[in-house]
Amino acid sequence: MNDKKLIVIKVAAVLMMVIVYLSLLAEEKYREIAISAEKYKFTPDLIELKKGETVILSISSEDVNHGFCSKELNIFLEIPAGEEVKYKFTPTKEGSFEFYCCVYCGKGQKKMKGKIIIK
Ligand SMILES: [Cu+2]
Repeated sequence: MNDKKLIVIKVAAVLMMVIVYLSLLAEEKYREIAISAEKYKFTPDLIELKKGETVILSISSEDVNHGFCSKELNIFLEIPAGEEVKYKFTPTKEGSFEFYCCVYCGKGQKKMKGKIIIK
């Protein structure tokens, strides 16, 4: 009985390690796109993506609270001051889509916008 329990525990431990390893691999396979937000611009402000390719949008605020939104792509994110927000995104349609800052960050907020081009 004891031997059986030990084997079960060992198998469970190995399975856990395999699962952790696979999940690490899975996270790494997405292309990450770093975008910084500051008064009053996004860098870069032109992002090219491929239809069907999942990417991680990694948006960071360099100063105050900002937003990262695209009505057309159904993306609505708040980017708190000094923080980084990761968003997994899979484009499903081709075209040129506007994104913009959707959290009030000052008088120049309306200038904060860019384009996502999906091919
Ligand atoms: Cu802003």
